[in-house]
Parts: sequence; structure tokens; C-alpha cells
Amino acid sequence: MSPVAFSRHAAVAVVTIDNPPVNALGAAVRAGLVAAIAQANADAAIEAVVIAAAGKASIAGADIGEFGKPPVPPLLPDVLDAIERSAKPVVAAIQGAALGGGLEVALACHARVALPAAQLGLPEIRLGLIPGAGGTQRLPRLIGAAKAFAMMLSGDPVLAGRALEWGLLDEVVSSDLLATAIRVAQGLAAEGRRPVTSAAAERLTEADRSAFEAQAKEALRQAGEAPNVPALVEAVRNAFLLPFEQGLAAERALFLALLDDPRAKALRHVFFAERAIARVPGIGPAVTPRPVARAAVIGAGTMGGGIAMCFANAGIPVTLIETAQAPLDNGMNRIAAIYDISVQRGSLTPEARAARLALIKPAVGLAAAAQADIVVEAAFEEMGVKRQIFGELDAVAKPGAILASNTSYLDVPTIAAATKRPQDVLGMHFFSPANVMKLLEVVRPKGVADDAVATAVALGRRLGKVPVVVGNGFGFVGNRMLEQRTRAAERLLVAGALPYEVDRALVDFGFRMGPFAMADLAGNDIGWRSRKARGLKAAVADAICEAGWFGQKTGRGYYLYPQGARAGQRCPEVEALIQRISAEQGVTRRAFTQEEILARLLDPMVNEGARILEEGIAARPGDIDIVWINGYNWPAWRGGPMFWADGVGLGVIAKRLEAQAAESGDAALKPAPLLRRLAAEGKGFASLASGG
Ligand code: 3H9
Repeated sequence: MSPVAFSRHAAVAVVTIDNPPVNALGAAVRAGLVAAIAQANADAAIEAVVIAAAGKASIAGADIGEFGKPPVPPLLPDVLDAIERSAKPVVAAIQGAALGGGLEVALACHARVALPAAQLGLPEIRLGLIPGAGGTQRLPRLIGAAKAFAMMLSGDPVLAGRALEWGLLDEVVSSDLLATAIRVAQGLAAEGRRPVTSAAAERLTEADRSAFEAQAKEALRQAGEAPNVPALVEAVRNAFLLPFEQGLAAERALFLALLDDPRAKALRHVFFAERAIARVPGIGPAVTPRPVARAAVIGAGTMGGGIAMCFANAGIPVTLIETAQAPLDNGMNRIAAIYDISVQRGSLTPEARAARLALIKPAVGLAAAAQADIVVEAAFEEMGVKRQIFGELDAVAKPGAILASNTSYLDVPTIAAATKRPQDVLGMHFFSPANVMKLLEVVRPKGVADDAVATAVALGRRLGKVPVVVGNGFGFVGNRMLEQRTRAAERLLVAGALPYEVDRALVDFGFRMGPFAMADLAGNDIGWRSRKARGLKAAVADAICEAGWFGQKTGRGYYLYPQGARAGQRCPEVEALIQRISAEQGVTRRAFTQEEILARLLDPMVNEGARILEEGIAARPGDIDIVWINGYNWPAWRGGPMFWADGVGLGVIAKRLEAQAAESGDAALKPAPLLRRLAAEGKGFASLASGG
């Protein structure tokens, strides 16, 4: 059955796309649209056409799943050509998200009518692409190149009201969308009008052109390596330089070249992986999250304060709890100061600041958690402390409240065992700064109720986070892999690299900073304390801490930070110390290329990722990628560590790991069984996601 239905309303044909979940423009939809337009034109009793869509979304765009596969005709530009050339006027009725190719369909129509909630946008930029079905040519002709370029560059949709102001829509109605579209279509037919966007040129003025060029210059300056920004500028500029048909052909060529770019492939992987995390194994749609109207956060330190801000920012009243008034006041002052910065920057109004602060109620003592539907504990990272808090919480929290720990490493069932309600206890691991970072690891220990997990996930989304459900185990997913990278970085120093070389390799790869700059920022004493507690040693890192060089806060760490500088400078003393340690360990230092450094840092992470998958701590390789992109600044256009590994080839990685294991004598570096198996079969991690 075709996903495109044809029905008659007097002399108007209503063509309805019904292709759940989001009416993407797959091959069958494209064929159905061409057939429907032809049918309407062949039927003497039909005067005009309305294109509508069933469901919540209007048309979410091209079917991203078809990208990278052999194209199946009719191609979208040809479909739009048929719509625009239709001898009978065609009107788009837009009730929800008209995005990418979905908006391009509307642009090819002769008029556009929408509900107020409709969202119109060209988000291709986020997929590493540019619009490829006329968007860069038709939108500037309709609303001017400056506005069109801004929309395409941000990828953000605009609401119907704004679109109406701009002339992107012809009418916005709060009800009777279809009836209105039919009326508009009848009106056009009666007047004998068929306004064709591609023939319009009055908005492409000289003033518009200079406004666009100014924006383009700035966009190119900020684009970095992104290949699609120059392509977007070129395509939009063509609207001024070339006739429509030629502009369209140039856009298509740019679009197709980007489609094959590995960066765009990585972003498509991220798109689907981000959506796959919503499918939590064993938790179907029948599991309903518990209602959350009030929250409590225990601990008003940096982490607890940040978490409380997340609740307030989402409009959820939250009680911030401390053991005494002084730390509570400090915490509240810190929160107010962060909001002040937002007000100064203009990203928050003074009223919104006041409203958010009013949602955070400071309190001393755990009894204040009694009314909360969810309690997030962000106290000191020590099992004894956590168990005591959870034991006390058990006595005061209301029945059915979710009791979550923000622990980064500790065993969640041991914490849960301090209560008589382990079914309500889980981990909610936020990342610092909690009010900014998107990642939320929802730790699901055995014994926790499914609806408790579903509640944490739904709440995470309300807080604007990317919640990834992970199993219980030391460091969960993100920190467990980070530890491998940290160890690898230390090994590299002893073997012959210097901190700046290691950091540069990762920055050139696309990370915002390397491991040593990051350690200096976070404070080297944190890792030191944790190593001491676990009886672990790291010769260089320990020596640096013994010297009192804790990082930026002490003015020096792996680097020097004179007068509070944020960017570190190479430190001759640290470099001499590293060389001394190599000598003490009998190591003949040697130079490493950037590629070698990268492989030595990232391969052990991938290996740990393989173990995490084997143990079921992460459900899918894509979940690990989403953790690293949202929690650790892994560049999205590189798709995450597991996607990256597939690109390198698991055989290559397995061989490199064997070599590293032999050189270091560390058997833990040997390829994990899963990695070994996939490498032997010539497969990648992606084959696991598809059941291979
Ligand atoms: C384009 O159009 C290029 C053209 O210029 C040129 C072509 C020649 N394709 O997000 P959700 C799936 S590029 C395939 O959770 P929501 C999604 O994977 C495209 N599948 O829902 C998920 O599947 P599952 C430009 C798609 O309600 C399900 O739909 N367009 C597509 O939170 C639900 O998705 C975009 O980039 C797609 N285009 O949000 C828009 N879109 O359930 C991308 C969604 O199996 N889409 N799916 O995991 C969105 O922004 C959101 O999906 C939308 C709904 C706002 C529409």
C-alpha cells in the first residue's frame, strides 16, 4: 500500500502522506507524490491540490536511512519539480515539523498554510550536509538570502508565527488546517494564480546580498574544518549569481559530495545512535515513568549545586540539602553567581534568574527530602558517607520516591543495600559542570524496578540531558574508558612523549583539550587521591602531585599557568622530571608520531569498550559513542570511539593492541575476546547493532 493517499474534497485533491513515525520522504513516498500530482493534473474534475501529512510531524525530511545507499528514483528534486510545475496550484498544509526535505516540499508548493505549533527548518547542517532539494535556492527567493542563510547555518527551526512574518508561510490558523488549505487552494485556482518560488527574485536585493555576505564571512571564519559551511555559502551565493536551474544543479553537486564525506557519515551514525538510546532493553512502552513534581539534591558542592540548577532550569522545584548552614550558603551563593554570569551575558533575563532561584529551596538536614519524588545524592565520593545518607533517606523519603546517587565509580547495589527499598535506588551520574554537560549515565543495578529506570530516563530528558542507561560496574561506561586513556597517556610520557605532544594529538583529532590540560583543569590531586585509595601508582602523575603541582589552581601542573593564565605553557621542570623517571625505569626514550600517540591513547579505550559490551554494561556500541560525544567532548563528526574503531578496522586495532601489550608487559592491553572475534571475522562493532 502506498504511504500517499489521494482523496477528493469537491474540486480539490488532498494528497496525504502517512509514513510513520515522522513521514520521512522515502522512495515510496516520493513515488506516491509524483503519482498523485500526475493524477490530479490528469483529472478534469480537479482544480487544485493540497499536500497534507498524517500524525504529529509534517514531514521530517529525506529518509536519512537511505543516505549512502544507491539512490532510488524518483529523486526528491524531481518530485519537487513535478509539484512546482503542476498546472494546478498545490498548497502545503503543515501541522508539525516540516524539516529538511519536508520544508523543501512546502517551498515547491504554490502556497503554505500552517498551525501555530508548526516548526519549519533546514537542519541538514547538523548532519554534515546542506539542503539538497532546492532549499538553498528557493528559501532565499522567498524570504531573502540573509534570513535563509541564518536558518540553514543554525539548523534551528522557526515557529509558524515567525515564518508568517517572514513570508515563508501564507497563512497561520489555530484550527481547521485542512479546510483552510483547501480554501486557499480553491482561491488560487479561481484567480488562476500559481505563485512559483523559483521564479521569484524580488527578495534578492543588493541590501540582502551584502547582509548575507557579511554573515557568510563570519560563518566561514568560525567554520573550522566543517566542510559543509563553505558549501552552504557557495550554494546560497549562487541564488544571486545563477539562474534557478543552474543554482539547483550546483546545490545538488555540493550536496552529493558532502553525502559521501566520512564526517557526514559519522554524523548520521550519531543521529541514529542518539535515538537508539531511548530503546532500553527490557523496558517497553508499557512501563510508565513515575510522576516527578518535586526533587531534592543532597550536597551543595559544585556538583550538587549544578544538579539543583538543572531542576530549576527545567521548572521543577528542588530542595538543596546540606549538613550545616555555612556550606549551604556557599552553595546558594555559587548558584546565584553562575546565574549572574548568564544575566550579564544576556542569555538569561533578570526575571528568569529570579524565578529559577526561587525554585531552589535551601535546607539543612535530610528530613527536608521527605516531600521529594526524586532525591539525587551528590555528597562526598566515599562508600561510608553514601551508605549513611541512603540509610537515613530510607527513613524519611516518601514511598515510591526514586533515590539516586550521583556516584562516579562506586557500586550502586552496595549503596542500595543501605535501604530497605533497593527497587527504587539507582545511579544518576551527571558530568561536570552539571548544568552544562548533556550526558547523564543512568546506572541500572540488578534489582532496581523498571519504572524507576524509566523515570530517571524521562526526567533526564526533561532536564535537557542525553540519558544513556548503563549497567553497574566500576566507572560505568565513560569513566571506565577514560581511565584507560589516562593510563595510556602516562605510559606515553614514560616511553618518550611530552605532555604537550600528547595533548596536541588529541586536540588535532578534534577534542577541545588533551588529557594533561584536562587534568590540570580538574585538579591533579583528584586522581592522586583515588589512586592512593586503590593502591595504584602512576610514576609521573604521582611525582607531580608530590611536588604540589595540582594544576591551574596551584598555578602549575603538567604546565605552567603564570598569573592565572588559562592556557598552560610548557614546563621545563616537568619535562626534566619525566625524563628522569624514564631513566629510573631503564626506558630509552623515543619520539612518537601523532598517529602513534593517537593509537596508543584510543586503542585501549576501544578495547575497554569491547569489554563493556561483552559484560552488557552498555547495550549497544552506539550507546558508548553517545556517552563519549556528550560527556567527554569526543568530536561528533568522528562518530564516537566505537564508530572510529570500525573506520580504522578492528583487525588493525587488535594488532596494535597486541604490540602494546608485548611492549609494556601489561596483559590487560591484549585485545578483548569480542574485539578479537570481530577482527577475525572481518567485522566491525556496527555488526552487533544489526544483530551480526
Ligand atoms: C534532508 O532532508 C536532506 C534534503 O535536504 C535533501 C534530500 C535530497 N529519516 O527524533 P525522534 C526516525 S536531511 C529517517 O525520536 P521526535 C528516528 O530515527 C533530513 N528516520 O522523534 C526515530 O526512529 P526510531 C533533514 C527519521 O518526536 C523516529 O523517527 N531532517 C528521520 O523526538 C522518531 O524520531 C532532519 O534532520 C529522518 N529524516 O522528533 C530531521 N527523522 O523510533 C530529523 C526521524 O526507530 N528528525 N526519524 O528510533 C528530527 O529532528 C526529529 O525526528 C523530529 C521528531 C523533530 C522530526
